[in-house]
Amino acid sequence: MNILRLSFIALLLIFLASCGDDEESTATLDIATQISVNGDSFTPGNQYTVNGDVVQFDIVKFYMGGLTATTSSETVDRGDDLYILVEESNATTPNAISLSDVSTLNTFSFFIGVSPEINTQDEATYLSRPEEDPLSIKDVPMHWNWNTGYRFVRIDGQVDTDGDGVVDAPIAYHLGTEAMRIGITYSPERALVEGSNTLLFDFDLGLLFTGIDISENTTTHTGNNLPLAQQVRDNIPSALRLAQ
Ligand SMILES: [Ca+2]
Repeated sequence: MNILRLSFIALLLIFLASCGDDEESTATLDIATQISVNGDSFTPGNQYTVNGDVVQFDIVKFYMGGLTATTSSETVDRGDDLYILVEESNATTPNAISLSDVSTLNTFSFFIGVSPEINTQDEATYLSRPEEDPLSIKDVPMHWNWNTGYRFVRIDGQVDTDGDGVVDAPIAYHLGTEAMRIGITYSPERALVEGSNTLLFDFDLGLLFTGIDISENTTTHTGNNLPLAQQVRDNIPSALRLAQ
């Protein structure tokens, strides 16, 4: 066997060995979301009874950002790299986080809203975002203007205010500005498997309006009704549950 052939075999072995290294096991976290009302699946335009009022929700959207996962030996923080615009239709964001420590998912956290850095981006940056970017211009606007930035949460619909069972007044709950950004940390203590691990989050509008008489508190654009916006914000962590 000549030197050339030996060298070739040596290189081949090195190549095969490095290929093996590339196949390290990872656990990916796929983020699934669904919206419900008092445990019933949500359909836009349908009517529900919430705290005794007939309510119709037409638009339900919010931003999730700052996704962070921890195991005993690893923390992965997506920071501003990934935002999810949760909308009416159930959706899954695959591979939101990739962990090389395939053990137990101790904590999973994110905030509702967008970071101050994103919220104060300049106009050119905002306008240059591609259509598929959750932070780009949307048909149902999720951005107010350069002073106030994004709507972190947007819920629109109608409510029955006179008790005849027929909706008659618009409702709008639009939360934004840094004071409305709220972090949530879950402690799933979940055994991870190699490959896909789906975390399903359920956003229950019945729980979101806990303690809120919708027919008497129909509208907040944050600045014009701060106490109502704060009340909705403070209900978010209990309304957004890790279902599985
Ligand atoms: Ca009515």
